Amino acid sequence: HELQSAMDTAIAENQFTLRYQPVVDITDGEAVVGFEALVRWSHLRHGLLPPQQFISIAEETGQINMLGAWVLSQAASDVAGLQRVSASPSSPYASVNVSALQFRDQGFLHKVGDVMENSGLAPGSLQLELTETALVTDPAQTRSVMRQLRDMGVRIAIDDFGTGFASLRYLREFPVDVLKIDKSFIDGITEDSKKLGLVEGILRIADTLGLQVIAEGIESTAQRDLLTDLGCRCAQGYLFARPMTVEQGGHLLSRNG
Ligand code: G
Ligand code: G
Ligand code: MN
Ligand code: NA
Repeated sequence: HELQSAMDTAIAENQFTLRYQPVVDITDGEAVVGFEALVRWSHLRHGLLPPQQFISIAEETGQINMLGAWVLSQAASDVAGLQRVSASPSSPYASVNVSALQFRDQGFLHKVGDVMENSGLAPGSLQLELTETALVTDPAQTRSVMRQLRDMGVRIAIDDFGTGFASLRYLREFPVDVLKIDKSFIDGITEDSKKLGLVEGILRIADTLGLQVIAEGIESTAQRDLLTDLGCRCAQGYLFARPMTVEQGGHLLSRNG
């Protein structure tokens, strides 16, 4: 595979780069509470490639483990730097996407432990985003890895919640901390009473199970106001901020604490 060898070179030559999308507290003046790391490949000929164009290939070839390890340590050290410039009393957390394969790799827990010890990230300020696919693939092993992560003070978020196949039972039995409501439920929420009802249902489930919620893909003030009224605390979306460089993240924090 042409892309496979290109990706090896890319890892060796530092062609991957991270952007950070802020997570904001919509009940508190849109204060930044965290940063989600989003990987891009700065390709010599093709420009800045989005993850859809290489993550699934990296999963097929197993390169996702190396790439994922790089993302984890880079995001942790970048956000540790942002925590040092943040004027807010609570440190913004780093949220890192982890693919199901990477989560089940032998070296993964060790890598996370290493990052927690050596990145300078404040304790309790690493969140890992898993999809429902990761939960259902090998539930027993997944639960065991999740428990060990929780013991290290790492939080687990379910990404794209509502689009996969995880049952509610998993939410109760697995050490999950956060649900990220998929953008597809937020799109049209101000016009579509069925979507509104589903989001109310997700908020109710989260409340019952003691989980935090992040609404994804907020693009309008009407969506934000509706979610605030429904009691949703945190959100992400172009309305607040697009994915940005770590330097831009630093400017954002020095502006609004
Ligand atoms: O940033 P963008 O909207 O293009 O991201 C598209 C998808 O790629 C999202 O589903 C996101 O979760 C995923 N993604 C972004 N960065 C990473 C990463 O570092 N690892 C994995 N496994 N997925 C990522
Ligand atoms: O699957 P995941 O939730 O990680 O996907 C995150 C992706 O969604 C990122 O690529 C990010 O660029 C994109 N994104 C974030 N906020 C918005 C938004 O408000 N509108 C749109 N269209 N995309 C968004
Ligand atoms: Mn994500
Ligand atoms: Na996400």
